[in-house]
Amino acid sequence: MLTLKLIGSYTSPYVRKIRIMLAKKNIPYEFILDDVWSAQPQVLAFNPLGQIPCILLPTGEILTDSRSIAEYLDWLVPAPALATIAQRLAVLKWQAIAEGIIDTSVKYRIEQIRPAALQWQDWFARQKDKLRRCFAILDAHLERHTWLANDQYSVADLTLQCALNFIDFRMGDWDWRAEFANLKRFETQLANQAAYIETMPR
Ligand SMILES: N[C@@H](CCC(=O)N[C@@H](CS)C(=O)NCC(=O)O)C(=O)O
Repeated sequence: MLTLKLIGSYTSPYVRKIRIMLAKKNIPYEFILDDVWSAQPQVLAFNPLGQIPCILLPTGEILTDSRSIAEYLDWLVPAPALATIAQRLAVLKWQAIAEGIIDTSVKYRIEQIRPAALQWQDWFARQKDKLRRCFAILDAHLERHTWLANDQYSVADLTLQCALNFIDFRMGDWDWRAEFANLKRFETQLANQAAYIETMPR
């Protein structure tokens, strides 16, 4: 049987989100490990942006960007149905915040890997402020809720877990758990599931 191929890395939070979705939806795939920072990344042959994740479908179609891929996977194997527009809106709203946290922490990370003399301290502060503001909103919400949207697990929770674990991986000196107790509790809820353990950034 022809399988879907996923070009990715073991560290990208965007790729991890897709890997967890594929596992949860029982969609078989071949993982093609790539290094987007190498001189000739494999993904460049399929994505002019040179970014991962990128999926190659058995039909020959190519799809890039974790948001688009996630939407496609949900068409392929629908997640538990969301009955109303309000329920869909809740998932979209919280997922956007969680995606934004990933985008922000990746920007922070890219600044970290520049030569020390060139690093822009105001940029670090700007990204950290964004993260703190998002964390405060999430923490207040999670004081009253187990899950982000509609009191049930959704792709918004999956995305937030990828964001939090990426921050632990790349911004390990920030003890956010000491500041945000509800987020700390949230993070433990999914930590023991196989799809999350197997894809932990390393
Ligand atoms: N909006 C894209 C962002 C993907 C992205 O930035 N991936 C990183 C790896 S974590 C990458 O490929 N970076 C290389 C580059 O931007 O040149 C998505 O959601 O998939």
